Amino acid sequence: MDENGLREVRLTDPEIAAAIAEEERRQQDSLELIASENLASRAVRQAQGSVLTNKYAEGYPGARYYGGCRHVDRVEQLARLRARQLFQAEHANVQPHAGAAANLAVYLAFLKPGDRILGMNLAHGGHLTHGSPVNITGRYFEAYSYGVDRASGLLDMEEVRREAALIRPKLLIAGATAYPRRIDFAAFEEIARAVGAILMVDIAHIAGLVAAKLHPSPVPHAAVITTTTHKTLRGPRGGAILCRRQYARRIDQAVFPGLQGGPLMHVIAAKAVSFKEAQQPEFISYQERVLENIQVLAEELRGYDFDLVTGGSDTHLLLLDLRSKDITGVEAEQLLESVGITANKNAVPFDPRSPRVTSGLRLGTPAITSRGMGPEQIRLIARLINEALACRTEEAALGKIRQRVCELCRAFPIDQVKKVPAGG
Ligand code: DSN
Repeated sequence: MDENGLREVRLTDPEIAAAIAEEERRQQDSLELIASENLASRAVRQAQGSVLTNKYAEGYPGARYYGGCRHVDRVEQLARLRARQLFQAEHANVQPHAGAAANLAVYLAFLKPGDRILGMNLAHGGHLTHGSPVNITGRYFEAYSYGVDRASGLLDMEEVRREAALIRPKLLIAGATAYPRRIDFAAFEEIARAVGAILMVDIAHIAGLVAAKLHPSPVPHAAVITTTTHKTLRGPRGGAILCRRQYARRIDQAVFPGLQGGPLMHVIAAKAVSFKEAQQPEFISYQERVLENIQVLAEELRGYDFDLVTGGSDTHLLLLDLRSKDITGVEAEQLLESVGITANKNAVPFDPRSPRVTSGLRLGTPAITSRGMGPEQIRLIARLINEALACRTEEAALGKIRQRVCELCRAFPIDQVKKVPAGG
């Protein structure tokens, strides 16, 4: 949103306009290292801000419960087609409002309350909706979890196999939010088959890498795949489900009428635009740079004696164990925010601290790479992170770091994201 885009909001609601403008300034003047965030293109944001928000379209293309759906039908058909093409999937549902809703729809499609599910432990890098006791998925289902190996920090496939054989879950869930390494979907498929479980893979974090074929795809291995559209995939905030043709009806019915009401057609239009962007060669080079940048960040931080969970990364994110730096995750998050670097505290596997404090920090390169930053800037960012932690009580030194962050941000405007060629 630029000045012009906010003109009407400013007239109608100056308080909200001011908050939006300040948030835009915050995004421009700080370095976004939250691994699950990105910068959607103007094209995506324009589609999301369009008149499609006015339209009710409960149902699916060609079978709606409202009149006047011919144009939004085209939008949803294109979104579904592009999602299928992008991931080589047999069926796509683009209506989930979020990743959590996509996951819930899968549970509704395949499970009854009390059924057993097995997913990655949230405290080891899983997700709330994979069976955490504080989430509906841990309360309505009999949820079990597997974790990573204490010494290596790597997913322990033998543990997954053992747990699955013991528990015999109806649904086996793969996917993570704070796991920096590749996930072996073929091994999950084999385990699911051996115990008669349905395999669901949540690729919310790595969807962009999978679309660019820079991370192995779960599509040949899993019955159903869920994702968000706003992380590495760089679309609007939302969710989607991919599945085999045989499950299409079941999934569609679970999303609507099972779980949701009217689809957000403006968001679906923005998803369609982002899927088109992701089909362009520029998107593959963007994802390659995301991976190159994370490698540079890992190497630099190792050089400053940071402890990286698993020793490094194969994806867009890193998990730092800060215990050797004598600072908690929450302190590091706040300290870095004070110098204009945004990241999030994160539990490390077997973390002795609570989730509100944590011993870790999760860092990702999707957003800074979208701004055009490369290895030179990443080296500077690693140095600034190290300096900020080293002089955490020295106001003057922190002020200088804040200044360097500002200068770097000014040289890389957030709105330079531009990827869609005409036609195609
Ligand atoms: N909140 C997301 C993340 O930051 O990874 C997961 O849903």
